[in-house]
Amino acid sequence: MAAGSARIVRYILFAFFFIAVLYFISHSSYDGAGLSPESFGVGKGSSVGGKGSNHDQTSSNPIGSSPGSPSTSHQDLGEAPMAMTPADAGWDNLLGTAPGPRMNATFVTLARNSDVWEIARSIRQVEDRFNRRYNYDWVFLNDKPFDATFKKVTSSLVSGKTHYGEIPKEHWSFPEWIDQDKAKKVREDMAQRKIIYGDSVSYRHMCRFESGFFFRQPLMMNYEWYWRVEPSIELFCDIHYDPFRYMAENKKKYSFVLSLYEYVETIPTLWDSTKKFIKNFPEHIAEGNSMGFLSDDGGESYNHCHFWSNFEVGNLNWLRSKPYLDYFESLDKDGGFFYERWGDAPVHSIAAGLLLKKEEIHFFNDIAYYHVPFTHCPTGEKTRLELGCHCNPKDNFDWKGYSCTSRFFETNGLEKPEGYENQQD
Ligand SMILES: Nc1nc2c(ncn2[C@@H]2O[C@H](COP(=O)(O)OP(=O)(O)OP(=O)(O)O)[C@@H](O)[C@H]2O)c(=O)[nH]1
Ligand SMILES: [Mg+2]
Repeated sequence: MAAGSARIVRYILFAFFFIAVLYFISHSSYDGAGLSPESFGVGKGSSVGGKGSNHDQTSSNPIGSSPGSPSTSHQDLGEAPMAMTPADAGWDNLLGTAPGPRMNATFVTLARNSDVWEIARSIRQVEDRFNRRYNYDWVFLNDKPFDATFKKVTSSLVSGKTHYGEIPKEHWSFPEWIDQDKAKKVREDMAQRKIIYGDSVSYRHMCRFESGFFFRQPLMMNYEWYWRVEPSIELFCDIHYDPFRYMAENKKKYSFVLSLYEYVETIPTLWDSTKKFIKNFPEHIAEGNSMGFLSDDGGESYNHCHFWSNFEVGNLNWLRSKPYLDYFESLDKDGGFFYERWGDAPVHSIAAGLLLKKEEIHFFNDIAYYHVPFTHCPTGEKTRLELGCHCNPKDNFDWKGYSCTSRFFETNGLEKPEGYENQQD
């Protein structure tokens, strides 16, 4: 009898224990949590940056958090040299955490809540081809508050920490010196002429924000390097090394994968404003700059070449420097973000071309990329096979007539990759 009740007590205790374990599991898991960076020994968390504030609030905590600022989120992974070619030690090791130091860097995405599934696709590719081994953070910015679905889906896909910031009104509105009637007439006229996004106010706010404000959002102030990612992009090849570290070690400040000619109807007076800036701030123009990439007549006129800014890996301190800010402020005062439809791509590109030395701009041949409608697929079969690429080399835009990449190689005295001649049309 005594043995029978002891057994019952044991059963009850066991049942309690079982229920407690079930309760614990169901309350500590997070819908859709995917990669666990803890298994690599790297922390992960999620925070929301308040409007105009530098305050990180922990909003959700998918798989356990590691407190502290984004810049302190990575443990010391040693000083291992980067494997840049198949001949280098460690090249074939694409499993587990990549050794070597981490840069103070983040991915950054501007998006609307409705972009969630398109950005999910982009994140998945960035993680699979690169970040699952590096666990860099990701900052999301929006002119409206991010909703729970956006945060839940994106934080489950990113292997580093995620941060969500709301853009303050003054960075996403008409400055007081803009004549609203004049701006409205321009939009109506561009709509009639069927200029893409010509009638859109939000597109203009987006271009102005990307030109002058993303890098000084409170959440971005924690970092030195950024990699911009847009919805619905594709990455076609494995990235075997850390592009942030490559930039830092090789003294690069700005980079691109695709370049092309800007639609001239959107920037008729951008070069006039640029020339005014050059005249007012000659001290900001770098010696050994890339004027040859931007102009065919020594700076008199703009040839419309620009780097496509939906992909960028760059240095935030450069964008926050006086030369860049003076350039942006000078353009902003001239009003072309609203009286025309200046894009952030020509603005960043002209700034990089004039304010940086030409060696500070890097072309990543080995980062294969697609944003509708253009593809950068690395030139050279050997490279594509080594990197496990799945892009069709015929789609590569680099050497086609409407690309400016050939010009970049020529102005920088770089040798074009083997096989480029076969991809010119
Ligand atoms: N929060 C927010 N993000 C926006 C808005 N408009 C555009 N974006 C984001 O800004 C970036 C650029 O916008 P896109 O619409 O992709 O512009 P685009 O690349 O010139 O044109 P597409 O060919 O449509 O991709 C993307 O990351 C968008 O998600 C907006 O009104 N609000
Ligand atoms: Mg886009």
